[in-house]
Amino acid sequence: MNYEELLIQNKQEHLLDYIKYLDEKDQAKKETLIKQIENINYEQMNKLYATTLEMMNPEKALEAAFVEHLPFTNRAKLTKAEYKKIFAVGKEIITNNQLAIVTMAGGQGTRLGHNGPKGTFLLDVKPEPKYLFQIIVEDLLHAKEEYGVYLNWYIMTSNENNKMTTDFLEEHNYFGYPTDHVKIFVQGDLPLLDEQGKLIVNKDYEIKVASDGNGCIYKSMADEGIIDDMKAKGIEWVFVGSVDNALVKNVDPILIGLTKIEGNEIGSKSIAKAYPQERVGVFCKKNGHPAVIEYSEIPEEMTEEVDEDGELLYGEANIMNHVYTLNAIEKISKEELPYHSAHKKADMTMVDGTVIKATEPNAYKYEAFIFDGFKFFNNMTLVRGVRENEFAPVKNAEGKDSPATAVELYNNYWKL
Ligand code: UD2
Repeated sequence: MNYEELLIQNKQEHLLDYIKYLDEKDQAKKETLIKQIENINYEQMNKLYATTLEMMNPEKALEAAFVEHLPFTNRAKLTKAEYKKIFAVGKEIITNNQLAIVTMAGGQGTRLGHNGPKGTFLLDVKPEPKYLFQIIVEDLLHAKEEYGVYLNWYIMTSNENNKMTTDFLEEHNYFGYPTDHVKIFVQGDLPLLDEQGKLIVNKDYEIKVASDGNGCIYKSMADEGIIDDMKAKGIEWVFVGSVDNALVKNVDPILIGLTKIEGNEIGSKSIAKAYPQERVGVFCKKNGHPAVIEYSEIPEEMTEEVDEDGELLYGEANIMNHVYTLNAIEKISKEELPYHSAHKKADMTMVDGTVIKATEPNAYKYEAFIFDGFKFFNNMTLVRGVRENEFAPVKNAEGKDSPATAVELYNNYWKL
């Protein structure tokens, strides 16, 4: 089917006007646009649009679910003997170089207002400013000192930020990390749709797309040969962390050790939620399977529910410190994860090039969430850590979860 038939069949004929315009103006842009049109998965796109309004009302789906508390182990309450036993199990996996570290770095970082990949953001910490990628490398070099191994480090980028990420890391010589232990892989994109389900053209006359969510990490790891690479290297456990946490502990023998001891294939770390409306996902069991309910989808009354001791009933905050057996990653990569839609502002370009600036949300973005992969397991290990030691998010330009709050947490942790 040629691109005209594709567009007409999928109610996207408005793009024919752009192609006609470009035919007289810019053959290269016309070819790029046609190639994009030919590469879109219209069946998936139409399905996403058809379910958008339902996705925009997740509370309804939640009402039908049976939600209960997910048990966790409070790290601070482990006895010396328990800590020692768990540490030894985790340490063995690390010193045998059976643990891979994956950094999710494909997000857009719009809220931060940084024009580049988040890992390239310079955090003004003491004694000298450090890039977020640099902080991760220092954490891995620290693990080399502790455990005697350079762990294999995998970085997930997006089509939008992959080149900038690779150039930046090469320019900084990967901050001294051995490049034969680093692999970068790219996740997929999904097109945004306007409120009528139409594809949007950006100022470069390209179809507006965005990375398809950190939940697509499993499929990307399978499609990009990362799972095979890990198998070839004898890797059995995989830690997945985020690029935007200045205190991320990528190498944690307690998290890995306890997950193995409890006979689970997946584990994660939580911290106590600071207040009911904190913008974090919360752990729970949904229909008998471990789950995280995202801050953008949890009903307000649920965030305020308390147990008999007055503690938040859903107070275990997700901080994106997930650990898996490699088999678990492979298992999830073969499953379909749900997509979530967000109502976003999207500038639109008219045929003649006029850009209509969005003043309020006018388009839908679709992404999968990494923790939706937990539902394929009956149980998971959850270790509650201490916020000051584990979590210094860099999300917003100022205020909460901003560079300023992350710098303070980082300097305090390292007693700088
Ligand atoms: C994330 C968590 C939320 C809570 C919060 C804490 C998810 C889905 N949500 O919310 O539960 O832990 O962080 O700050 O994890 N990313 C990609 N590819 C994408 C999208 C995101 O790699 O397509 C990465 C991104 O670079 C970052 C991480 O995923 O490292 C989370 O980023 P986000 O902005 O999507 O999630 P956020 O902060 O809204």
